[in-house]
Amino acid sequence: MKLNIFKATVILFLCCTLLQAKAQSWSGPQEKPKEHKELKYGPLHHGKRTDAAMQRFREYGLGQFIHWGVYAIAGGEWNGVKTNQASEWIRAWNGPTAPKDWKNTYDNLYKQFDPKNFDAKRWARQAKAMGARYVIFTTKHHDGFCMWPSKFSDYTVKETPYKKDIVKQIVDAYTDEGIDVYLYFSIIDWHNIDYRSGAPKTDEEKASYQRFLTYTRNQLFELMSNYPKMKGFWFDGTWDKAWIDSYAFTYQLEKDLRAAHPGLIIGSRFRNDEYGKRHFDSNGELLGDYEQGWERKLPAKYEWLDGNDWDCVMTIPPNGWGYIKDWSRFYTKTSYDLIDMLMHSVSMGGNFVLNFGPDGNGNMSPGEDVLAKQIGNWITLNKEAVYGVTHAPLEPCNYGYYTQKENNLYLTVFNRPVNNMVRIKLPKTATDVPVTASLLVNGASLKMKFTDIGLDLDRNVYFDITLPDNFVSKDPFVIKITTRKGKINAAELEKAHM
Ligand code: H79
Repeated sequence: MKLNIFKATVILFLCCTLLQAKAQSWSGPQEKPKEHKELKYGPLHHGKRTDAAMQRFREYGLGQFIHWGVYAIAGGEWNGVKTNQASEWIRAWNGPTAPKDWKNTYDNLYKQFDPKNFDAKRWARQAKAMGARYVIFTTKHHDGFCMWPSKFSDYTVKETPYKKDIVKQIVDAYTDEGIDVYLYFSIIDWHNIDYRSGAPKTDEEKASYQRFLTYTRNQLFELMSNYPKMKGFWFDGTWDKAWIDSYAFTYQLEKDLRAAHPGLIIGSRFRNDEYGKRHFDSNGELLGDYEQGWERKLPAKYEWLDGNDWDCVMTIPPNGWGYIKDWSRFYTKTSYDLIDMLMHSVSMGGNFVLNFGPDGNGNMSPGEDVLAKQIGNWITLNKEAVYGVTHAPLEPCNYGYYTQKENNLYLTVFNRPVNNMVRIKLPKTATDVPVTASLLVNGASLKMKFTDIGLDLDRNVYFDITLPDNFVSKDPFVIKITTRKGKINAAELEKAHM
């Protein structure tokens, strides 16, 4: 008995350690491995891409994610009982709360899929008004249901009462609005009998998984050839052992996908190296074009990103990407939360991608409509600080976030100081010297003066910007600071009238 308790404790400890290791993998800086490994299946390119497609990606700032599939019909509940799963995972519902014969019910839901109000153009207009520059659309989630009439599956939109190709409508409508389209594709596929998560062992299992790999490859080529306007894939569900072990196959597949679609953009989640290292290879190098690990999380420090391109994908509810009927049971992020996350992302050189989960009729949630409007209104006034900006090499400040473009520095203020004086802190060695300050929202110029606060051995200099008492803003606002190239000469600045 004692031994059993001991064993159980050891197992529990090991499990906790493992879980922690997993949970921690995206919450801090990536450790660079000490020794170099020769790799056959490492990254296809080293360093950052400099082509026009990737440059465009870098300047998106804001994206829209859409999770839409047959799970939208359920909306996170069934007969009034809420699922304990994320709404798009509802097929995996089990345990005492799961409805009787649930999988069978779910697997027949597609027979009801008939979104009468679906209008891709309406969604695209809304996304445009919100300020999204790209969209990521779920072509196939883990349940295996295809939102396009795939030749390689019998579980597609073609078999529903709706019949029509949804992916095509999305690609056309969004592209027409000038919004780039990326296709979300999950490798997990609960509908395909050849899909497995564990490594295949017997010859039969191996042959079956080989069929699955061929099917996946076929679908990806089918998507690229059906929708040549698409700009990239956003892969998901790539953590299965069976997929991880297929590194030779996935390496070749990435090569072939890129060759067939010049400029194609693929994140770090697609494949791993021969040691099973995902996102970053065994030498700590990024796999793919941008870091794709910031799912519902944000880096606390710019340094953690190691200069890589990246995106943050975020839900409005705590978790749950597909439609959720009842938002009342949890906190849903406000436009303040989301604008904060947007500016956090762009200030660190990333894109912020906000998820929408439309319902089974093709309508966004009412809450999503409201947020899209609020975000759009804010971005309209402040877009200069959002798009095409880069990280500004300043110490992070408590007022909000810095971004920069050419000779402009932008400070998006979320926390207004009680004395209405915003103090900009620069290293004495800075080469961009502040010249003027103004409010981006109305162009009003602001008083700015160089301040020697007299800290002994200080390595910084300070510029104090005064906000007018009569300037009232219920929203975060942007201070625009123009700069000139040069050295900071404290003695001279002290004398100068600014
Ligand atoms: O589509 C949405 C989710 O349904 C999907 N990704 C977003 C965009 C998603 N599927 N699963 N998950 C998110 C969470 C999965 C977490 C885990 Fe794992 C998979 C825990 C263990 C296996 C990945 C691999 C994280 C840790 C190891």
